[in-house]
Amino acid sequence: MSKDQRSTSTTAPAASTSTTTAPATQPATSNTAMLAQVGAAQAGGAVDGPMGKVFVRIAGSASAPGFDRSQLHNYLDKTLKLADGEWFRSAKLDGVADKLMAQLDVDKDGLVSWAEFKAFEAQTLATVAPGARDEASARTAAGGRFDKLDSSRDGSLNYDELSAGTLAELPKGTDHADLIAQLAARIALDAVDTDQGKSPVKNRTLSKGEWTNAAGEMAR
Ligand SMILES: [Ca+2]
Ligand SMILES: [Ca+2]
Repeated sequence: MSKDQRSTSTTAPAASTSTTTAPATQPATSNTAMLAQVGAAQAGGAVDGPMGKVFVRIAGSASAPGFDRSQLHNYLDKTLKLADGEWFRSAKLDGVADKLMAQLDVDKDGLVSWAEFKAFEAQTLATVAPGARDEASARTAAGGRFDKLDSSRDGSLNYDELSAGTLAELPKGTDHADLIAQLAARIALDAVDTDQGKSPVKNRTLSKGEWTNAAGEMAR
């Protein structure tokens, strides 16, 4: 087991003076202690790159200790317009918000901190630039991925191409696969696009430059 091989960060983590896993017997951490923890986690890495942009959009600022379920729900609803015009939209939004909180809020304090969101960034990078080890290889891998996803061969990725690409890679029989593919495509468009912020997320497109830059920034 070589945990360090998974690290994509170039900044060395602080010396491991503390354990990250709290014993199960420990009572709920006090707010002050939690805030101190969150502060320490954020001090460890700047809120930057495409996922940092998304974090700021959801949490309201880069210095926020994190975002809660209601902020996440608001982002899915108002910014991403997830499941726009679909039947049972409000149940879908609630379901996705709950699932994402359960997945992202690792320490279960009700907030997704930047440190926790970074784990999501690492997963995203693994999808966008499989096997990337540093900024340069992330750019190369992301370029290859871009060419695969760009089924119309027009040099840009649109919503349909991004969602179809995700859908094709989900294990057969995945629950709510359409919704997951839609979520992935909408987040990608919001995170990676740099020049169409005024357009609805679904209408934006990603150039190869935007795509490879984003992968490079995430791998930094
Ligand atoms: Ca948390
Ligand atoms: Ca295309």
